[in-house]
Amino acid sequence: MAKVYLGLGANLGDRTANLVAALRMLGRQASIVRVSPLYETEPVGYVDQPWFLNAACEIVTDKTPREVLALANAVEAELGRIRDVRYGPRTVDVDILLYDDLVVDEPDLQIPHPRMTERPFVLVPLADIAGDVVHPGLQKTINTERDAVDDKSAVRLWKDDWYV
Ligand code: GSY
Repeated sequence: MAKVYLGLGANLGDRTANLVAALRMLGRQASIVRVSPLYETEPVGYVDQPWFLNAACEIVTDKTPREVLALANAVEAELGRIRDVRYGPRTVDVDILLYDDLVVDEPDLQIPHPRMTERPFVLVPLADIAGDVVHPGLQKTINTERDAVDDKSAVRLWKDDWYV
């Protein structure tokens, strides 16, 4: 069985409900071990969009990395049908952050997630559930990466126990 960390985000519609729905779908095909608190976060990258709710979760699964990717894509596609604006941003993003201590570098699948250490909206929730986990590329813990991140975009605690 592999220990996998996923990043979750939503910035359309009922953001909390969308993330709960994503976790329910994930939970049908993998064991959800831990879920971080929920944070409201300032958009990074394309800034002219609503603020996000972000969280991270740990799952345990016998799926391969590609099978986890397929699951993440299926969750996004299913929930992406709920749209406020046609062709607008997706309702839910599910990103593979870490898969054991595996490093994968293929055109359509990179693990660890290549931008995770630049993103406070990933590192803050991930550190809550995996602070002592070592990033296999950088050989530094997630806590260390969170404390060193340059990006100063806002990350505010939104809800502690939101998925029970
Ligand atoms: O890949 C994540 C999508 N995304 C986010 C996000 O989830 N949160 C914040 N705060 N900014 C983001 N920009 C992108 S793209």
